Amino acid sequence: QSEPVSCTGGRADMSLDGLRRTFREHVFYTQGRFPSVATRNDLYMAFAYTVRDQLLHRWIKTVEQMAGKDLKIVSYLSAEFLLGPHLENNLINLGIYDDVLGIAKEEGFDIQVIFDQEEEPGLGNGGLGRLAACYLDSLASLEVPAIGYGIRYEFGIFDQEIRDGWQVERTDQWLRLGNPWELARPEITCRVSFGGRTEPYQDDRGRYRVRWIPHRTVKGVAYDTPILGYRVNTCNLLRLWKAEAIESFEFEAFNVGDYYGAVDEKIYSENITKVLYPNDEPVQGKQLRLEQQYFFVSCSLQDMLRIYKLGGGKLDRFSRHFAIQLNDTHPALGVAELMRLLVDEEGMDWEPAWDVTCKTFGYTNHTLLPEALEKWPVELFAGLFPRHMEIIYEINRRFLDEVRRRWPGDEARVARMSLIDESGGRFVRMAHLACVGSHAINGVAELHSRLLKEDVLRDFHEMTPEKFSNKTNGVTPRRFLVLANPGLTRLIEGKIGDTWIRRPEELRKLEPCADDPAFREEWRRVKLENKKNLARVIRERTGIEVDPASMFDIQVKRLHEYKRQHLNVLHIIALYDRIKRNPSYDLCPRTFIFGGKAAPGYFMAKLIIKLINSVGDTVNRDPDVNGRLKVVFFPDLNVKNAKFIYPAADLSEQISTAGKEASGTGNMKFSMNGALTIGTLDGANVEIREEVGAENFFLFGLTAEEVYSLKRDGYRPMEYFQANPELQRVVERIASGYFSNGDRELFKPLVDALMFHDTFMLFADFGSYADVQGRVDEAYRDREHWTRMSILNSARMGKFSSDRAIREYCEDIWKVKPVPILLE
Ligand code: B1H
Repeated sequence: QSEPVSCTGGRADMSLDGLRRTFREHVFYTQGRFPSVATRNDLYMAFAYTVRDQLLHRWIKTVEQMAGKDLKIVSYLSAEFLLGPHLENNLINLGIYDDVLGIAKEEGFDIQVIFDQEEEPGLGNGGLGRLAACYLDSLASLEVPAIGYGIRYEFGIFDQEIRDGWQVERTDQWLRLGNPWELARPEITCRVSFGGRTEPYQDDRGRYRVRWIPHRTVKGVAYDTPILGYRVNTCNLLRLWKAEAIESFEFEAFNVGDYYGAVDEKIYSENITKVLYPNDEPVQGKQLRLEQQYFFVSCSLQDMLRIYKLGGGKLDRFSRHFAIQLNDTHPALGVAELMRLLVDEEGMDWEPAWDVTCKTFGYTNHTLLPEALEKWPVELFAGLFPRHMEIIYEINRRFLDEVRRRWPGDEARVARMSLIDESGGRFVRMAHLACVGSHAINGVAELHSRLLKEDVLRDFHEMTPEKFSNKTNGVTPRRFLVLANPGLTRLIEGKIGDTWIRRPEELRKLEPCADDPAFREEWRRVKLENKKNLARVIRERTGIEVDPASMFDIQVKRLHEYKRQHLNVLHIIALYDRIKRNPSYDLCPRTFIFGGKAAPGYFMAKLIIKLINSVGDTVNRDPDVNGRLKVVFFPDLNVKNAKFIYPAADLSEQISTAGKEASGTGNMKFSMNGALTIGTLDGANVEIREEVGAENFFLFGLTAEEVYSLKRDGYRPMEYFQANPELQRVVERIASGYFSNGDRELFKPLVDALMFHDTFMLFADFGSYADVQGRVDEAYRDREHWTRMSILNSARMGKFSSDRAIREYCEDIWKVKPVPILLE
């Protein structure tokens, strides 16, 4: 073992002088500028490199101190990591935020402008990708050795613009000005193959083996981003793979004079990691998507085996050193790929290889929506992965034998559980592959985990109940409270110190402050400042003036019919209708703020955006409204913009049809920042309500059980429609073209869906929603009481820290322990 690397001085120097010197050096030697001509981007880059030096110092210490130790590493496989901007977060985790603010001031520029320069890596769609990012933060903060593995999409989630009320997509160019947070590792590469055929042969020991003769092969190149924990030295690794053409291919083609062929191949290969699918639910049957999944899973598994072999470990002990978590089914092909690597490439026998595989993988399910369960046509699958298809058939054969042993004669069960869906066409069921190949299966909230066991994965639960558990989601309080809401953080610190940032259960110490009028006053002052800040951003981005004294009622999340943004709109129209019928209607002034992206091909979701903007145009301009109602669509919701939004909310809308939202995590971000929730008993809302107390939560709507039985008995929207005159007037306003300059066609698809075939049961919940909104209106008038409830919401949200969630994964599923890292 070599001497530990010592680099205390120089760029590792974290003193104020050291940071200042390093910053100046980066302006000069990295950006190649002298200060008076440095652009905003030069300054941002120089700050980023200054911070990165600190990260790399810790990263090297982390790797150094882990090497040679008999430890276990968590490997989090996810097709998405929605990290958000790095700079501010790293400053907070390093504890040098104020120092850097000071340096910026001395050097004479506005640090906010520098922060603003950072393009966020939008490598995810929504909650699932953001959860992966929160989990990386918590793993590092808890000093757990971990690697995140994913895809380095050249184009992340699109940028959203709103034109004439419609969503317009623009390509995201996050890499345009360079990415100071990653290190390209051109020498860390893997080969990944596709297509072709398989061939049996006998090895030198006379054993029957199979080899895969693929049709084409690409190269994966590693790009590493350091992930530093909060106030610890652990700096973990996020390794994202970029696809490139393998050189030999280019060379061969070039030799036979096919220059264009070589370039074509290059373009074809690089396509694999070109763009993130912007769907927030699986895209079925798209070959490129399946190629993406296999590409990153294969690179990652090869990489883990390479790292493992460096330590000289024997393959049958692999699962003692790596715990691999599947973030949904997108990486589920990993089960078959690890089997292929162990059996075909490493020469292991099937049984020990299968034992290693099952002990290594854990699977997290993120959705109950049956249409969202990933499945791939066998033809497509077998064409791309002939060897994996064989392996899956063999896994299935052995698995179904077991099912038949347990339930003799129950062929219906066999058909339901098979890895191959043959109920009409033939498909590979990715969730079944993940379940069979994992030792642990979990849902992401209590309700969701229960429904998984009772419904979607019922047969699997019956067969192996010991595999199942719940791991309620969490979010990192560093980004979503400390970074997003410095005002509230300071106020809380003034009362209870700052230990809650690592142990958010301690926020409970704030509870008594809810009874302190002076504290409540301060609490309101901070909220008002945050609302003014959001009002400014709204003015800059939409031109709409909103009143920070009004109630900020906010719904930000992906646009989806099950999330029911349109239920919120129906209520807004009801309020508007009351004002129109009675101009002196007593309404507590409210600003309704929406934000979120719609999948580019999801017509209804895009129409809902148009409806929100159309209603806004009418309502915001109507003199009768007289400041009582404002409707805003905040464009381009992403992690960077979200920081203005969560801290400014009075009311958080979590109004999905019960049983449809697996967990939700926005609900947690709002409540942590002192927003009250109006919500259904869905996903994590159930537990949030338990924690904050029913009296501090506005509950409405059908339960999941009621939704199911209503569906079973036949949901007839017309019955609710006919029973509710206000609902009739609301729908009539939309249908009559009131919000669309008389155009009765524009919103017809939406109206027809609600009236005749609405799986999301808006009309069934409308009455209860509108009633509870009335109670919200009343409650908001009693500012003291509202503030009490707000404080209690923040104080009781400790459970929803991603640290708690990660501790549970570590103890129950991964069996991993912290490894503290020393700097010296
Ligand atoms: C969630 C997804 C998802 N569930 C497929 N499923 C995707 C599925 O691009 N794809 O193919 C992308 C995303 N995302 C969300 O996960 C749930 O809807 C939320 O309720 C949950 O909070 C979140 C994190 O667990």
